[in-house]
Amino acid sequence: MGKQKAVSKDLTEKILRECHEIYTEGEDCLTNVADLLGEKLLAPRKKITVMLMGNHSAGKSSFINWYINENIQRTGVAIETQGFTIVTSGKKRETLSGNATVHLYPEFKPIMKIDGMANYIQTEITTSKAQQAELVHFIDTPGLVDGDMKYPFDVNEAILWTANMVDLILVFFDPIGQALCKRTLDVVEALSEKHHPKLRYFLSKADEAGDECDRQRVLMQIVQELCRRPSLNKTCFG
Ligand SMILES: Nc1nc2c(ncn2[C@@H]2O[C@H](COP(=O)(O)OP(=O)(O)OP(=O)(O)O)[C@@H](O)[C@H]2O)c(=O)[nH]1
Ligand SMILES: [Mg+2]
Repeated sequence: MGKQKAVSKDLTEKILRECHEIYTEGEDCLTNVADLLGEKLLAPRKKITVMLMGNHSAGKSSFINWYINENIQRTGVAIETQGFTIVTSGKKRETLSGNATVHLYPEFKPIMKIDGMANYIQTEITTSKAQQAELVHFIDTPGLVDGDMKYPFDVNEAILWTANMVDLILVFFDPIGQALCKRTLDVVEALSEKHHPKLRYFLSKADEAGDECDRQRVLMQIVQELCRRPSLNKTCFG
C-alpha cells in the first residue's frame, strides 16, 4: 500500500472510531443521553456496512469477491446465493453460523424472527486487506426472481429490515432482461420510500450489454421502468 493510501486509511479508521466513541464512551455519551430521554440510539459501527441487492445472477457475489480479492462467495449462472451473508474482514478466516452471527452482531437479532431465516444467515470472515476491506462489512443477499421460485424465508421483508441497519445499498441490475424483474422493482420502490439517500444503482455486467449504443438503450429502459413507479419517479429521477 502506498504511503498516501495508508495515511488515508488510518485517518478513515480514526474518524470512524471517534464517531463510535462519541456514542459509546463516557457517562455523557450520546446513547446514554438518548436513554435518559427515553429514546433508543444505535451507535454507528466502526465499519461502513454495504448491502448488495438485485436480480439473480447480476454479479453481486462476484463484486464482493472482486473487492476483497478472494473467492469467498459462490458465484455462477445458477441461483447461488440463497441466504444473507455478512462478509467482513478479521484476523482469521472463519465461517460463522446464524447463531454465531447474531452473537457477533447482536443488532441483527431481530432478523432471526423472520420465519425460516435462522438457517439462512451467516458470516464469512476474510483476512483480506484489499481496497481497505477492513473498513467495510458487505451483506450479500439472495438474487431476486419472479414467478414460482420459493424462497426459504420472506426475502423482501428481510431486505427491507436489513436496510435499516446499513449505510449504503447497492442495487445491481444486469442488462439481460432481468433488470425488469418485478420483485426487484417492488423492493427498490419500498426501499426508496425510507432509505432513498442510501441507494445507488448499477448496471452490472456492462461488458455483456453490447456496444455503447446498446448500453445506452438498456440504461434508458431500466430508468423508464423505475420511473413508472410513482415514488421512484418522485424521489430519484424527478
Ligand atoms: N461478463 C460478466 N460476467 C459476470 C460479471 N460479474 C459476474 N459475472 C458472472 O455472472 C454470473 C453470476 O454472478 P454472481 O456473482 O453469482 O451473481 P449473483 O448476483 O451473486 O447471483 P445470485 O447469487 O444467484 O443472485 C457468474 O457466472 C459470474 O462469473 C461481469 O461483470 N461481467
Ligand atoms: Mg450471489
